[in-house]
Amino acid sequence: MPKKTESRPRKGILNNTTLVLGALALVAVVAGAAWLAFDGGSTPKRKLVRQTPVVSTETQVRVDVIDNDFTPRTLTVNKGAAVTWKFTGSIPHNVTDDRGAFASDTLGHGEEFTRTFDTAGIFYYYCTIHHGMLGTLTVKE
Ligand SMILES: [Cu+2]
Repeated sequence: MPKKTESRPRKGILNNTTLVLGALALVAVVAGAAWLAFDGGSTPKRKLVRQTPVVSTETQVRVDVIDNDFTPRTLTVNKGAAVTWKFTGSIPHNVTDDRGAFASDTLGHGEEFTRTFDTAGIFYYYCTIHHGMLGTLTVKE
C-alpha cells in the first residue's frame, strides 16, 4: 500500500517535468520565430558584400536597385551620361541624393528612374527607407 502512494507523486513529478520541458521548447520556438520575423522585417536580408567599383564610358548606364543595395554601388561615368536605376528588388526603394541633386519616388519592382548628368561631380545617394543602402556616382569631365 505505501508503495502505491509513493508512485503517485513520482508520476506527478514526471508530468510536471514534461510540462516544463514542453513549455521551454514552445518558448524557444516562439522566440525563434519572433526573431526571424523581426530580422526579416527590419534589417537587410542581404548582407553587404564587397563590390568592385565600375567605370563606364557608355552614354547610358544602368544601376540595379536590389534588396537592399545598389549594383554597382560605386559607379563612374562620363559627363553627359544618362544613368538609369532599374528597380529589380522585390520591395520598394528610392534613390535620393544627399544634397538634393536628384530624388526618385519610392518605386517598386520593374520600375526605373533615369537622370542625365551634365556636370561633373560626386554624388552620394541613398535609399531613405533602408539604412545603409548607399551609392556613389562620380561624373567626370
Ligand atoms: Cu531601400
